[in-house]
Amino acid sequence: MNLRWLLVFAFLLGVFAGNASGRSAARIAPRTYNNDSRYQIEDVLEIEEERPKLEPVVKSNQQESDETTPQGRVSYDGCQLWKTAVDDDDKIRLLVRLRDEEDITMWGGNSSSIDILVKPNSIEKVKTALNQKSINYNIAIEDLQKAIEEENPPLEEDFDNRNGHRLTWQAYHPLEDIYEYIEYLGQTYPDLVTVQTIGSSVRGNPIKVIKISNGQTGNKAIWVDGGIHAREWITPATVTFIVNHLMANYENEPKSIQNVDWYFAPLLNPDGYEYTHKVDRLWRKNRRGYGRCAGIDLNRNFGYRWGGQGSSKNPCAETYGGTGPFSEPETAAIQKFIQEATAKWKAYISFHSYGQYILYPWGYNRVVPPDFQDLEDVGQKVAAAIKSVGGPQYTVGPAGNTLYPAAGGSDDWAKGTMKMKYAYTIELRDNGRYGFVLPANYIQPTAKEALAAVRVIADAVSRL
Ligand code: 0X9
Ligand code: ZN
Repeated sequence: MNLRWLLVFAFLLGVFAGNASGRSAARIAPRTYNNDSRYQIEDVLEIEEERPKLEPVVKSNQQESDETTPQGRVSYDGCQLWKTAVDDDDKIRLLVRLRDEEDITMWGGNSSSIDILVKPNSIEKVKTALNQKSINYNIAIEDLQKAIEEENPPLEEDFDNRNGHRLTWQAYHPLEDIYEYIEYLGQTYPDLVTVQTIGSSVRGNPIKVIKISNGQTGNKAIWVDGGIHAREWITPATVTFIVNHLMANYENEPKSIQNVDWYFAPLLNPDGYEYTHKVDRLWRKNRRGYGRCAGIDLNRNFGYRWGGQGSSKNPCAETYGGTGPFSEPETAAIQKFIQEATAKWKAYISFHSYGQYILYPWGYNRVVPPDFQDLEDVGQKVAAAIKSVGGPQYTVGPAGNTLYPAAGGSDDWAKGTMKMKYAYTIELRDNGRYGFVLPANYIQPTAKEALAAVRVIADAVSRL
């Protein structure tokens, strides 16, 4: 993909915002090399981070959303998901125009195809416009509201929690069930598991971390998280599945698993997650503020190169990076916890969806760190392991080159500031057939391949 195309694509997704004007200042100039045939290498920068200033949540009389049903839920009745083949600037300009005229929104895509959500009253208009430009498309979801309703089997009201918890990995569960499961782990495996609350969300929900450790002093540390983007429901389900599997089989696990201090944070954006269950299935950000322009994209709020390309200064944007690095209590809690823990951090794995990608730094631009070949090699092993457990093809590459440049991501901060060697963002299933609305019967196959991914990274850590 060429440079021009990437910039246009980032703009199209509404993530392009130019460089930050200054809360984070680089103290030394980037060291770049041009001796690699594929990527430009950029070394770790020293970033001066300001302490976050927390702003109060301002209450207003504004409605939560202007598109709600009488039950107070956002309705996607008649909305469709289309996969469009766009491969030149002219076609992209058309999508940008349709987006600006509020006929469509963007979900995801790559250099040859972009997934768009088409609003019901705009279907004919968008169809005509795409035909005029000879843009091929196919309809992935005929009726998004129906897909949302069919995604998750109803949870039985009187489901008893004789096992000590209600999680099933056959359905997506509400916030309370995830918290209940985390507490269950601490009570059931007191010798191995410690549950910590590392902070609270904007709306006061606890951010929980499950530490699993055999207590050996030489252990290296690995962080695994999910649910930083609210609508990516497959990710908290996956992280809890992995924890559950490791605890059930701990004694039989290899040394590369046992001799690790694991830190699992299944749900980094609890307010957003709750909101996707109760109000708007497709909410992405946290829940600071009210109305259509509420929320900060927590994966644009980390302090490494905060505010750069691919993060927006506009509070209404899906990629709004906040008022400063770590301005949000959710990201500030992660920063404080990771910085203060006496852990030998070696890997940071953040689960997202969708697209089936194994991404490594840098995400802030189309450059890679000097040791990118190690990240690429382990990434390729991850992709192979996923295939070997029956999973689909995952694409491996540096985030900025492979997806789009987006600054303020947790992976860049883990690598750039915390110096964790193996920092990955793993975009789970699917490939845009269902996108974020992945039916619950995909939880187990997806989580199993994610477990295979985690095993490969733990093995790489054991060799450091
Ligand atoms: O844009 C994101 O935050 C991630 N994709 S998603 O569709 N799940 O929102 C990708 C993040 C990749 N890493 C960085 N850009 N740092
Ligand atoms: Zn995400």
